[in-house]
Amino acid sequence: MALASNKVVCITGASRGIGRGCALEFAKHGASGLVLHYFETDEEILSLKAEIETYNTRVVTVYGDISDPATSTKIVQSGVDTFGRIDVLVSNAGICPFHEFLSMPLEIYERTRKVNLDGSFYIVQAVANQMKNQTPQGGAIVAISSISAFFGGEFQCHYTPTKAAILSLMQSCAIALGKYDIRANAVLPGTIATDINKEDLSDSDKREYMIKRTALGRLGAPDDIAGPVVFLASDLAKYITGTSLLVDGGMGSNLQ
Ligand code: NAD
Ligand code: RM4
Repeated sequence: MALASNKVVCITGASRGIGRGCALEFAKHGASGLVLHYFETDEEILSLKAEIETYNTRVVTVYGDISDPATSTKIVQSGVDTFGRIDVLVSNAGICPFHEFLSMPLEIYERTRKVNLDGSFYIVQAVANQMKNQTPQGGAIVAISSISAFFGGEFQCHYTPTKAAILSLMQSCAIALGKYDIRANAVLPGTIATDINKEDLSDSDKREYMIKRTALGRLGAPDDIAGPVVFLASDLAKYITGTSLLVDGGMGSNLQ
């Protein structure tokens, strides 16, 4: 089923990991246009663009640091200039520089908050204004929070609060934006093997521990997250707003 046909979808942090997985899934589900934001080298995003265009989905790419509000303005402008509207936002860009708490330099804390929370706020606000003002009005916002919104991590005292805040942002946005036919939901991935945790999971004991905690006996991959994101953004989910969907292979159900 083409869950995204005729939709213009904007994704932040799209060049790799979960963002890349989402971009490919939206293209497979018939999205007409993708606005792909990135903060890496051009090579990664250009290879993704080429792959996506094989699905007959048009692509515009936008570079920038999401912690700068001007980046969000630029992303929306590019989407509107190229496609005339934005139907879906996936707010995905984020960082997790694992660090011990007591010795954590404030720069690391502040950078994590600025990218994860401030960046999410800027892009959600910018895209929501576009969704409110376009004809027909409306759209769907999916923010990538985390299982870390519910559970702490010894080396994530700066990160987990940003993920709880993103969940809360979606709840308040659902209330604030429903009157404009804009839905806002959060997806909470468990442990997905990507660049963000490559170093952390290179410790084989830690990796085995994380795998064992899942019910399905494996870590997630980006496409495990992309399907639920496409669903929440689709018309099949038209009465779902303000909710959080945990996609963790059962990790959060395991007390041991
Ligand atoms: P990743 O490192 O592969 O992707 C992160 C993306 O964010 C990259 O595209 C990167 O360029 C972008 N980014 C980083 N800093 C940025 C900045 N200042 N401005 C703009 N873009 C920036 O990791 P991932 O796992 O794909 O992470 C994507 C999202 O998923 C993050 O928000 C992360 O917190 C969340 N998440 C990941 C996991 C996991 O286990 N991998 C679990 C829960 C939530
Ligand atoms: C997630 C969760 C994962 C971790 C990533 C970086 O929220 O804590 O286990 O690998 O963040």
